[in-house]
Amino acid sequence: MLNENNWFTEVYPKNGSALSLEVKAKLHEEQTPFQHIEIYETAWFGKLMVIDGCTMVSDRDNFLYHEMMTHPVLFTHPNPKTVWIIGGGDCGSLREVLKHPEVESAVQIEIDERVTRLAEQYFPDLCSANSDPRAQLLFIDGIQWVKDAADGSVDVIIVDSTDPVGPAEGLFNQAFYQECLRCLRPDGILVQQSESPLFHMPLLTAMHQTMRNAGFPPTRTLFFPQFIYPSGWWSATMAGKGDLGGFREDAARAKSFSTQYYTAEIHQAAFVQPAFFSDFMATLA
Ligand code: AG3
Repeated sequence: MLNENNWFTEVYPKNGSALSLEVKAKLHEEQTPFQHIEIYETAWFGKLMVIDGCTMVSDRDNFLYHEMMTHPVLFTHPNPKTVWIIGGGDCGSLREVLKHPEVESAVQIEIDERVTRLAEQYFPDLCSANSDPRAQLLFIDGIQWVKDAADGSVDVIIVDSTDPVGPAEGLFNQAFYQECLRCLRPDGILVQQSESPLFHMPLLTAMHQTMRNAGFPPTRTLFFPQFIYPSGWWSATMAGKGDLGGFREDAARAKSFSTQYYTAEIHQAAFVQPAFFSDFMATLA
């Protein structure tokens, strides 16, 4: 929503709050078969993509989200060779995944091709790895992809989705997690964006419980700032087919690529839990 002074606002009615960004121009707007997409040029955050009224990506701060959705899981897994990204149509997660030389294949499974086409046009930096020979971009339903995939066929699944309403709703239930568990190899890890620990604890608690009910023994949440998302504080939750305690710390310290937020220290710090979160985790079976 744009007001008369050209500020874009996303209102969080359940949380009695809102986020506003000053806009210089609306660059694009369309209704796809799946959702409503808007692209803005903002005053300070660079370009901004909005889907169904919700902020998705800004030039200024997407590095936080994309680095924390990818590097912690890839440096936790002992040997990640194959990666699926479910959603992630702006290609920012794909770009981070392909920074890892040990990754041999990364498949992005995005339901809405328009998200990727608009990202190529308005967020070319995020799409800079799309022509990497290890990358494959599919425009199909991620839920169906996982259902159809063979047992033990992937090392890491990254669920980089919108909020759990609309097309993404089916990515947050037990049936989907069971299929992911089946598709993962023995050391495999699933990581999913898990909303705000301040605003969305019911979702986070349900996610841990549902992942465990689906048969994932360990689950763990990591925390990071993300200014343009509700409350400015965001999370990702991992579920492991095996252990989640591993951290290839030497590899993270010696990484051959640059990052703006992720470091070995950030990796460890991101898993440190606020007291209210530890209290909740202690209640899990
Ligand atoms: N995925 C998480 C977006 C959630 C934002 N929610 C909101 N603004 N209400 C972003 C996709 C980036 N690749």
